[in-house]
Amino acid sequence: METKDLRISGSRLRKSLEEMAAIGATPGGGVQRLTLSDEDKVARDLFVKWLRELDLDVTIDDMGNIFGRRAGADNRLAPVMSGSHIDSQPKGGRFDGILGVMGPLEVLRTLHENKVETHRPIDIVDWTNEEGSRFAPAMVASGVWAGALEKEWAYNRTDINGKRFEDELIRIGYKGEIPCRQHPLHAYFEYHIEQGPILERKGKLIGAPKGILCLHWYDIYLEGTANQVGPTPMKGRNDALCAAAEMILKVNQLPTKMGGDMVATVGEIQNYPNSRNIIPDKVHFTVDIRSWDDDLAIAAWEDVRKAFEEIAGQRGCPIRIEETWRVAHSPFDERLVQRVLQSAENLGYPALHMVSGAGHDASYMNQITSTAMIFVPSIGGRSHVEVENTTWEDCEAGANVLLQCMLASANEK
Ligand code: HGY
Ligand code: MN
Ligand code: MN
Repeated sequence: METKDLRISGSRLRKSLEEMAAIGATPGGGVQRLTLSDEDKVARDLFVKWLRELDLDVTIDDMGNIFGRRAGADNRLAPVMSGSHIDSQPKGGRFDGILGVMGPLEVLRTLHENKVETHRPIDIVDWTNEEGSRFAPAMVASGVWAGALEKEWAYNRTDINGKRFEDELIRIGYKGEIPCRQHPLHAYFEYHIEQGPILERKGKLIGAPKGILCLHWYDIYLEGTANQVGPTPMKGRNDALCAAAEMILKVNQLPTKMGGDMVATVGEIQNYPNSRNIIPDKVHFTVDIRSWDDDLAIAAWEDVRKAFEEIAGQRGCPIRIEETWRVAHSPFDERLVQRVLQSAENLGYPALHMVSGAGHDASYMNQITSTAMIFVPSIGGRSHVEVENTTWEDCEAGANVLLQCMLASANEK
């Protein structure tokens, strides 16, 4: 059979996704598979088992990234890589990340059963801790692999219970021997749900992002004076939660104030002692600013940081700011983006050139090789929620586009 007529098995892809969705399944129909958790371990073990069934050369590096290598006709050549992440948000969906690991797995299963030899080798990967929810920041393991983040810094990141990244990696048995370090790649494709409403609104089946917005993350710590809420007069209070409340609204107003395509969000907050009859004296909250224009995002941060310091001064609540993480916006290789659009068209799937507001490991892979992504619609534009959903037919269609893109790149001399 001509490789252009090759198709993946939609039912086998569905079965793999359903088996993975059962690992960490939540009552609301989503998943909780926090990075380096017991659930993450179970899913990793299953993924490794599936890789070995395809006689792939399986390696695990010392950031826990899992790689499967399929030999090509000339293994001296740089491979084509495709992958994403198995970890999820605390109450995440059944498709975010895992579709981008099961998709290339289904491509390799299809090549294996049809005895298709590609000129170049092919790598599949599961990147550790893409979400950055348990251990900030996001995409930390692809960042170390790409040489953009320091491994020791990543190892010492702690979760809300003070558990260290490295200790958890060892605990689940996925701190591999191989150093987490990039090797040459010919191309990188990441298959992912859109996580937004555009494809559905425009009636398109395949999204071909021109790239990913920049992601800038900050952590804000406020000190107040705890006291009994009854006898303490309102005047002269140092209420850390009220200071935080004023600051959070400033973040929400930033995109209107700065213009452009910016989004700015406070998604996480801890308030101490968090008792209804004690004035709060410690608050931590996070800031997430994204834009295609990195300079605009930085100008927005400088603006809101000044406002934070003013509010902290007015309320007598000392502030500590951590500039936790920044990854630049990543414009993909337009030649490869056109390959996604062309493959979709050849398969009869309506496609759309767009932008990704969600961060992906592709942000870091784009710093070292030609990179492109393939999106399929998120029903109702919902993601990072238990109701996250994509039709099985769309999952199949996106995987067929991935198959054709990987074949085209893996057969380039
Ligand atoms: O933050 C993101 O967009 C991704 O889920 N890490
Ligand atoms: Mn994701
Ligand atoms: Mn995500």
